[in-house]
Amino acid sequence: MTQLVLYDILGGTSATSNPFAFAPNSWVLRYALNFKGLKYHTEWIEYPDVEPTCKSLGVPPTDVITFPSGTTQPFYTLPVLHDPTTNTTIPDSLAIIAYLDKTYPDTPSVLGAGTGMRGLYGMFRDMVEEEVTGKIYVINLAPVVKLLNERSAEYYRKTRVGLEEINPVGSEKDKKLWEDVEASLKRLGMWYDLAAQGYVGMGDDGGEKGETFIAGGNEAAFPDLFLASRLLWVRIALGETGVLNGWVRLKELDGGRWGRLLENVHAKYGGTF
Ligand SMILES: N[C@@H](CCC(=O)N[C@@H](CS)C(=O)NCC(=O)O)C(=O)O
Repeated sequence: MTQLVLYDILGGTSATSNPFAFAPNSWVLRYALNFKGLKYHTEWIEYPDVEPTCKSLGVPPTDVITFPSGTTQPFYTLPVLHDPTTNTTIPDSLAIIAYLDKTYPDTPSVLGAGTGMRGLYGMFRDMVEEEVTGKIYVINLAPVVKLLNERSAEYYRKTRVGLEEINPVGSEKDKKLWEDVEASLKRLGMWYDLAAQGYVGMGDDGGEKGETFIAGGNEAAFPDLFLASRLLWVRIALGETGVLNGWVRLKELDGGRWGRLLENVHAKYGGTF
């Protein structure tokens, strides 16, 4: 099989001097590719080049942006995966993972082939997107700029007008968002506890805390990779001890379970970035 090509947004100054991946939707795909043991290399794309690159590759937008005026515009996004073996090029992390599971059935299935878990995984993903990622997005909005080179940063600021005012770093609004993220992660933690203990009953009833993975065993599954990609985004954007204690604050939450989850997933499936 010829190496797959992963089109990803460039973090850092240039593709040739220590580029790094930071986008959460690309990270969940990276974790999935490494989980499956599939070989790939990265084509680094700067923010202003995302749309032209997608168009030149012939891939459709993954979403539509609606402006306050009500006008809409197609939203082209990365990651995009090109598979030279089948001559397929597709966007959208989840669609790509489903494609890889289907096309390479001899590799470990990320979405649990034949286990009927896809619907539940979909629910977990939507919950994390609504409860955690949406809030982290606002927290991370301004800090992400410093991960970009000048050209990308300029584009990012232009397309996210007023990002500094949306959530002034360290403001009351910022503090409230952090509290909300923590509350959502606590709720998520109860599901991990249930998975570990195998009985139905919410809350702290003296049993062991669920460690590491959602399915209750030693093997990560799609939801763990998905959640880890969002946690990693906080670690990269805010730094270990950034504003309002950055990643350290989430890492130490609830006895340190999220720090351990990310370490476990990243050590096994983080690859070279
Ligand atoms: N549903 C898509 C969403 C991808 C997405 O939103 N990608 C962001 C980076 S994480 C992007 O390409 N943004 C381009 C832009 O903001 O111009 C997926 O899961 O891949």
